[in-house]
Amino acid sequence: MNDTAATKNPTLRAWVDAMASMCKPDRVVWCDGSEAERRSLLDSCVREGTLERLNPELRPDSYLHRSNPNDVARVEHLTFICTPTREEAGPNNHWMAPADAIAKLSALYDGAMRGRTMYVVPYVMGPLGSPLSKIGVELTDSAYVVLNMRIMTRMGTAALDMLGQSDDFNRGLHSTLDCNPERRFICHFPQTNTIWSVGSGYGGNVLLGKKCLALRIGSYLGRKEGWLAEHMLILGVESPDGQTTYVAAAFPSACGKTNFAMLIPPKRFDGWKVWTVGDDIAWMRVGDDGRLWAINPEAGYFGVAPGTSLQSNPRAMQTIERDTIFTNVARTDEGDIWWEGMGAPPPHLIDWQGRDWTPESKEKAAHPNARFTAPMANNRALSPFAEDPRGVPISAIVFGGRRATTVPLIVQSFNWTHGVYMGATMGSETTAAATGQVGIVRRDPMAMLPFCGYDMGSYFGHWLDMAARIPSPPKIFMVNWFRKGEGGKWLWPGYTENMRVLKWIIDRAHGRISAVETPIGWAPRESDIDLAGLNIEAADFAESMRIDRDEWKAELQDHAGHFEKLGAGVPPELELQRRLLLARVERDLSASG
Ligand code: OXD
Ligand code: MN
Repeated sequence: MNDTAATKNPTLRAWVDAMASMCKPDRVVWCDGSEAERRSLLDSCVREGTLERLNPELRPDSYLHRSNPNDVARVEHLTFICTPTREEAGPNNHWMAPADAIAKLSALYDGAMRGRTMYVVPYVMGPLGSPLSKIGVELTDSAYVVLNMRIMTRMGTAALDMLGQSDDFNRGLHSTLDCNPERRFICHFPQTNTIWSVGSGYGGNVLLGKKCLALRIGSYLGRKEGWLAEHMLILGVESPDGQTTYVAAAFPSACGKTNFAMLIPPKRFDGWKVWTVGDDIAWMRVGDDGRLWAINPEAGYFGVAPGTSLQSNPRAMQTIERDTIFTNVARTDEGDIWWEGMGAPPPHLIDWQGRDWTPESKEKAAHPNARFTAPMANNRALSPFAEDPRGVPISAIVFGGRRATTVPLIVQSFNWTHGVYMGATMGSETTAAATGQVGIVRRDPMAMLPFCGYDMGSYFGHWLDMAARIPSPPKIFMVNWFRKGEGGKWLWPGYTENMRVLKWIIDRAHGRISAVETPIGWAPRESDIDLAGLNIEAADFAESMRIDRDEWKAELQDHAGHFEKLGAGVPPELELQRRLLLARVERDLSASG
């Protein structure tokens, strides 16, 4: 930890001093990102009991953290966009006037770090030296946050070096306070590139580089500066002849985004490889060659642990074999970790709240939102271009959701505007287990509903405007792995077999294969999707691709209500698209019988 690099930047120094005089920490420590610093933070966290060291033979260099049970997830109702006007934040965000937010939170920050250390955490989102990257500095009183930021970002002296004398950095301030939900606020000030977070110690609320900077502030900066900050994974598909095609994909939560980013192709695709560039966030800008180039701003994975297993995601399981911080998972008697969906439970565990647990226990051993924080360098399928400052050229953008009905397995948009429409209207159905009401579609445009830092209608407008900036735009697709047939059976096997759909997407993106025109987009013929070796009946595949007139009329009607809720900012082009689609559905599809 050193103090010298920062003193060279007077703006940064002045801001740190100002925040320190408000929060009144006992000491201010500038983090350099070194291994020695990491070791010393880990040791002190273990001493204080914030972290528990796992058995180094089973889980080398890995730790367990148990959060306050009242603090286990992002808090959307306490997350605010503080723009000068409410209209700028839009109906999709909670809004607080900037002056009110500053007054309210300053009172909470006043003396909040007494007896504590304020860590100064300089970090880069994106590869070091990339013109697509952004710099942030997070001030935090949590060593757990520092250790997580060290995995999730390029943190320390390298970030200060990249910043130099510039005053262009995100100013993030975080204090855990007493972790009281009554005093918990996550406030974003896009105009001043500032984030203030208080009262939480949980990842999404406090690792300020991730959702707060990379998405909420990032989306605002993206519109201002002409690029896109998206809630998308990025993967590269390498064919046996060595050509790699990059795809970015947005899915709402619980739709298998990390699994898709780490897909291992099935046997039928011998010689094919899928490389992970990112599993959650993509920043995309037009390159000199007119294509859209993407970076993953993150350096690690903050993944949901329950449900992750050698079956569902072997690459993730390899990634977390070591060097990982686990939050709110269960611990085995041998000092390893366990969660629901990993396999058969051992006879005894310590649950996420530190209590004894046996398979007879009524409660879950791991919290359903338990997480792993692991360096992306541990992923054996990490793309060799994940650190490339230029990023990777995106040939296809995929939007998807969890829909038991209506939405076919795969269709391609007619053009960019229609593709934006697909993203703007995407959604997922609630399951009986979650809500007791099946089939309620929650629209989550581009999977950005909780993460768009300004009015969603203007965000759609920005997407439409990007068309004029991208001479060679990616093709846009809509997928649905989750369609069900009679008796509720899945029509498509999903997981590794999604490679078959990915192959069609790539062939279309390169203009190598023709398609049939349907009222809602270009679709493959059955013979265009390689089904060899798959135990799927022709009728089931046909059903997975069926476009039903009544379902689509209802769907398009629902889109109208969705746009209405998003207010006057929704561009008229999207309503026009909706009417065009409706006209074609009514004219071209026969009534279902
Ligand atoms: C995440 C999320 O944690 O989308 O990535 O909630
Ligand atoms: Mn996410």
